[in-house]
Amino acid sequence: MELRKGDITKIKADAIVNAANSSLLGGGGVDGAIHRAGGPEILEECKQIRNRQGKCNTGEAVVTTAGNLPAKYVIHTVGPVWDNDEEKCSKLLANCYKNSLKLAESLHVKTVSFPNISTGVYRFPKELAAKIAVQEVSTFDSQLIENVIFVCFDDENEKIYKALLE
Ligand code: AR6
Repeated sequence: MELRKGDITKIKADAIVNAANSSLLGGGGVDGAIHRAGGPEILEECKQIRNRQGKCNTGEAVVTTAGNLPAKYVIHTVGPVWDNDEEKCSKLLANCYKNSLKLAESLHVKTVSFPNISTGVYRFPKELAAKIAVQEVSTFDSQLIENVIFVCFDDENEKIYKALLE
């Protein structure tokens, strides 16, 4: 596990995880940045997925091309909107990490980068979100994934992850 500060669209990885919403049709924050930098191919594939299987439920993950990003794939997962139900939200956020890692493993990738899912407009408490992220990655039984990069965009998350990973 590794911590990097900055914009996830600039960091090379085999698979980049996106903090999407259940429509899969893009949005603001890291989702907006990924679609902008990756180009229209990503949205095209998201639309095809929607046509095939409908919306993506919270905690689940789907994969598309990475378009122009320095990656092979984008794994779109939908984090929970924090509603003060700690048990429910924690479980759903853990599912985001589990299902994204499972999907990455099935794609035979070696490096995966994660943004701090749900800690932006979805208002999940950052400290708890980071603990869940590190817990899920460290307990995931992987044969193929060699490196997971936690990409922190804001100073607060960077500080939290630094302390947790030390
Ligand atoms: N690279 C890495 N991290 C980023 C970037 C970036 N370029 N930009 C923001 N972050 P958010 P959510 C961080 O709001 O809370 C979207 O509209 C940010 O500092 O992007 O899961 C979707 O479409 C924060 O720590 O995602 C959904 O509707 C983290 O990414 C909704 O937001 C997540 O913030 C999802 O909300």
